[in-house]
Amino acid sequence: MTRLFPVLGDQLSLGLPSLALADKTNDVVLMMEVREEAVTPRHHQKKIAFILSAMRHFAQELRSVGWQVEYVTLDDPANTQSFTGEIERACRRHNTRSIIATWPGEHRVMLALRDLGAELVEDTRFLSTRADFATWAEGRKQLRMEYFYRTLRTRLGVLMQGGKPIGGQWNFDTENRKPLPREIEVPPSYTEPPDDITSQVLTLVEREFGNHFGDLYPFTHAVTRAGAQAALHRFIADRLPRFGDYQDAMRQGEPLLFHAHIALYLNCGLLLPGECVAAAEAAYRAGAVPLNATEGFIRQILGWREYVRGLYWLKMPGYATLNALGAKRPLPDFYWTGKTDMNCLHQCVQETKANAYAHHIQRLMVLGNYALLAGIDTAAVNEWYLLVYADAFEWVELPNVSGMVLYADGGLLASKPYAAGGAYINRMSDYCRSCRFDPTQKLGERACPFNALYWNFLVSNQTLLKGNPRLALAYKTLNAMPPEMVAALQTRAAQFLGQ
Ligand code: DLZ
Ligand code: SF4
Repeated sequence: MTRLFPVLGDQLSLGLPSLALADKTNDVVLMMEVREEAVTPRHHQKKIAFILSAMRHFAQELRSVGWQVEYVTLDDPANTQSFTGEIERACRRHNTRSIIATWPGEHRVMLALRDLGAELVEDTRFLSTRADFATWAEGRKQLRMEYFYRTLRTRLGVLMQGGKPIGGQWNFDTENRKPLPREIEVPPSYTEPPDDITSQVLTLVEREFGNHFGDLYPFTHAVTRAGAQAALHRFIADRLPRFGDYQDAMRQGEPLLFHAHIALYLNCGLLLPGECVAAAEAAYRAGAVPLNATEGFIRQILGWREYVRGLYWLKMPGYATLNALGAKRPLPDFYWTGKTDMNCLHQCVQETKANAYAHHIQRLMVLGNYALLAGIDTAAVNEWYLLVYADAFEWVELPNVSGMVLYADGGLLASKPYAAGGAYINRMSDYCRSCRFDPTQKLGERACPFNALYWNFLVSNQTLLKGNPRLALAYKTLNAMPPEMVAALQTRAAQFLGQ
């Protein structure tokens, strides 16, 4: 009997574990372009184009190594436009009920596959398993990434010497917070012109999803494994040496800075985490990259990425509904339009719109900081992040947003909320120079709104947060303020939020 092997848009790896169980002569690989995945939520146009083009290229690659691939295009008149509908249709075509798939990246899809009776195999494209994480988490009150990271580094022998971390410490983050001096130039980014397949996809996306958020053009992403590997190696050579020093910095008009911009390739399967870690470690051992940069980059992949995946699967489905701070204000329009006088937000939304990308600090300390301080509805913020970023799939987006950005899990993931006033953004960027607000003022017409919002946030969430040792200094400062000052800051925040 023919067996069906569905391969989803974020499973584009020749070494996919389900395929290891398949037989090229008798079994069928099913790939499906479906409207449901593009419109719930309504993803960024560039993200849809990237995934569909990468899927079409991957189908070609599968065929070239002998797989029988059935590929359903979005505009196929028979397409039912959902994973469930397409898998059922394929089952009928082949008169089979045997479906084998790799564990998907979203709880909803996992349930749908299970409902279809699919056998799900563990996704071995990660450096740890869901079970590893569950074992590590057992009995721990707080699940800090740092300790999981150390366990994995030791187990995998990454940046280790004689059983100890190279350099004598696990983490060099304190060296990774430098503002970017004006004279430092950013290397040009890796780009590829669209080929015929991508051009056809761009036309399709423009026609079908042209009213979604985001700019479709210019489209310069790699869409194959070879292209993604070239992008990785360009990063290692050109940007990684300075990634550590400037990973928290922001500069107007420079969306990539020294960041890798490979998460979209990793998260859809065109790159594997092990090869990224190995390439960075090799560059360090060859003396081409300093330790703080290498460790910082490796921690994102071997530490953070593995950790959030483990947390997601351990805590779902409940994690998606957590809202510890009771945030419920609607998402402001400027998250879509970019129209706000707050220059940092304006710049970060514009870059998100243009590139389906913003780097970690823009996501956390500008866009996320506002959502946290203003108490924006947790579900709305999660939906926004999931749809605007090309690298966002729920397993990675949800813990980052609910846990790290919004503190919606009450501190399970983060040891404190990442709340900041204008001074932080001013220190780490040049955004304030061309803003109508002044980051040094707390009150008055020109005062940076982040300042009043920051103090208002601490006042409003005192019950939950004042015992947090990492906020002790902030609460000490707040308590030393004259009550009239606190009241004035609260009024200013309320005015700003339109209450
Ligand atoms: C995000 C996305 C989009 C926009 N379109 C498709 C698609 O047409 N076909 C497909 O297989 N996958 C797509 N994806 C990625 C899926 O949403 C993703 O595989 C699931 O959410 C599981 O992580
Ligand atoms: Fe952002 Fe405030 Fe700086 Fe303006 S002054 S760019 S609002 S931090």
